[in-house]
Amino acid sequence: MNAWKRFLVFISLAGVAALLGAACSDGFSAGNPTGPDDLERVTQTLVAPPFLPEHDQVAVGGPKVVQVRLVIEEKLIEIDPDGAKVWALTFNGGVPGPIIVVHQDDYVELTLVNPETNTLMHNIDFHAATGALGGAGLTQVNPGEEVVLRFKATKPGVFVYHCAPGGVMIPWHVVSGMNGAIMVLPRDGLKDEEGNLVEYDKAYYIGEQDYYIPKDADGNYKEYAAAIEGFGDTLEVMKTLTPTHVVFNGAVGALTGDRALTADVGDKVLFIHSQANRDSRPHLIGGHGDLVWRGGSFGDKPATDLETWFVPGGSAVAMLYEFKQPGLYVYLSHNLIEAIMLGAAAHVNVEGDWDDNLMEQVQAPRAIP
Ligand SMILES: [Cu+2]
Repeated sequence: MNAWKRFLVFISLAGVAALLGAACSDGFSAGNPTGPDDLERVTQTLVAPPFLPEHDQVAVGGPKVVQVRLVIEEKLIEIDPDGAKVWALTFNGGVPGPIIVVHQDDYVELTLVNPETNTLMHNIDFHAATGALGGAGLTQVNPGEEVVLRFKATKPGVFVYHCAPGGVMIPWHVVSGMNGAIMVLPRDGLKDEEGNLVEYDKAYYIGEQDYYIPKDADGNYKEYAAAIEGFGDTLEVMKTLTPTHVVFNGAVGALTGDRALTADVGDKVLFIHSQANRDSRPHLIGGHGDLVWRGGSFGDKPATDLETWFVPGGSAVAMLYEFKQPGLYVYLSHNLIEAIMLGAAAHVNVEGDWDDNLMEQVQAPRAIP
């Protein structure tokens, strides 16, 4: 089956799913006492990664309807100091899109806006949602349209969301940056391996992105006047499965140098790491994954004391670490070629007092006696 036939089949399936989803949505008004209509409504103001929106770690009160807004923006961005550019397809103007934070059994009510200044149809598939292709079948919006989707966050964990407009448009939109994450916290907070409440002092969201930027005959990265102009060339690079860039938060160096993450000795820091398209293997040089929620599920006990952990493509994973020494840490993908040569690295600057008991340079380098 060629790509267009697959695209048409996908659209047909999406249409059926949309009908099923629309039919079922009337269930709330049929006297369902646990539906969202009677719940308190709150608006969550989303912020640009690596930061998280204001939230409670332990839920206050019962389930709520959490209203969020994502505005799609197609924009040309520079992703590498060497000048490589991509027509990024973005939620709220950045790669990745902002992280949403709710509690289990809350309802997420998303307004998805596709301004008429855009050129493409988009939608959103939430891996945290149930039915209708994760919502993709109910959220297709052309330029100049907006849609409202509500879903119940039934599963606790961290999950990817991404655009999925059908056929080869799906991977193209995703590798053009159109993905983000949602964290669904247990109502009574995160638990360690023994089931005790564990709270974080800071949390950061790292969205890993693989890009496939076409080059011209001279080996220079090509630049296009509009997103769709680079579509055919980009598909050819995508088919090699060999990204030209693998970066954290949209661009090489987005989380290093002046833009490094920060923490103090004694801080418990939650790192949420998503990869919507490829596998990754985060590692914190000089630290550990004290608690790692494998596969991103908060319904399972976290693994403890991991050196490197795994992010299966199409998922987000959470890791908590308490910093014990000051200094510069590198948080990277331990595919070191991708980290050092393609961009998949971040810095964490940690302040505090050095602990000689944990590490000491007993003898500085000197000539061999
Ligand atoms: Cu899209």
